[in-house]
Amino acid sequence: MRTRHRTAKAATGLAALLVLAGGVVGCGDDDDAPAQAAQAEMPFDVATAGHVQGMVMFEGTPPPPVSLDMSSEPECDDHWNGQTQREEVAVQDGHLANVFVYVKEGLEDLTFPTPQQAVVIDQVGCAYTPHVSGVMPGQTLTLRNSDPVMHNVNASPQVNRPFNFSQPAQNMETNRTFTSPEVMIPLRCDVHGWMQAYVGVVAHPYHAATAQAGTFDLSELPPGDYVIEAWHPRLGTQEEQVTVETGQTAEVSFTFTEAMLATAVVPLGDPIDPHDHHSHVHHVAPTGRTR
Ligand SMILES: [Cu+2]
Repeated sequence: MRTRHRTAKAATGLAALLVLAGGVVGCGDDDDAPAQAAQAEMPFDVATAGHVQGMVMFEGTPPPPVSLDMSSEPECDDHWNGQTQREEVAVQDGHLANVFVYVKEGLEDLTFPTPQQAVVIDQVGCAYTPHVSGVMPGQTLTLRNSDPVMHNVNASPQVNRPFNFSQPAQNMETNRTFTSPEVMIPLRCDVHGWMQAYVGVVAHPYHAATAQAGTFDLSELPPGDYVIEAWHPRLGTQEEQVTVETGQTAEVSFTFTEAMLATAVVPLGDPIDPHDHHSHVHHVAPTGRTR
């Protein structure tokens, strides 16, 4: 069974370019001043940084897309022109999207500044965008409702404090923060049982969700030895070790397999039944709507 492989290669030219680009941030107009301040607070000399890039792959046949019944919300149904099938294991040419990748071990001794910029999860067409994201403790998480329908956002962490609020009107925004690291926290909508999202809270900025092409980028790390974890809502977790050297880019790859669908243990707050995609209500919504 091929579950681990790792390559590390020098990409000095690219790294030099990235460091140069990083150095340019903060110069110029006033909008960049906060970035400069945040940079100044970094607990290591960024001139010594290295980088981790990589890819998450999927081997085997992914489960078939799930059809969502949005007929109860015509505006959302219209948004997708009736194309309401969703891939819960999103594979394109063997590349796996919506995997949360982060530094799990190796940064315990450093304290990183909290980003000023909020992470935004939008509700569009009765779906969360993005599906998987990450924040730091204390960083603002903004939940936006871009739909002309009522949503509620129900977060059920195990470590952090849960929250559950409704957003009855279009263009509403609600801010929340988490206090402690936790991978991962599930979000769901009690009005629309198919709406699920996942947020990771990590004590540093080195986290990312894989793109459609399965790629991720953890740039400007202090040199050192790290454990990188990849988390997927159906396929569980995997770890890889990597050494980051100044000015170099280490490549890390993860491979999840079809067999893991049956055996995966998925670290999560209040468990969500991954086989439950129907539009019924999991819990009584704050409005008492119990269709
Ligand atoms: Cu909803």
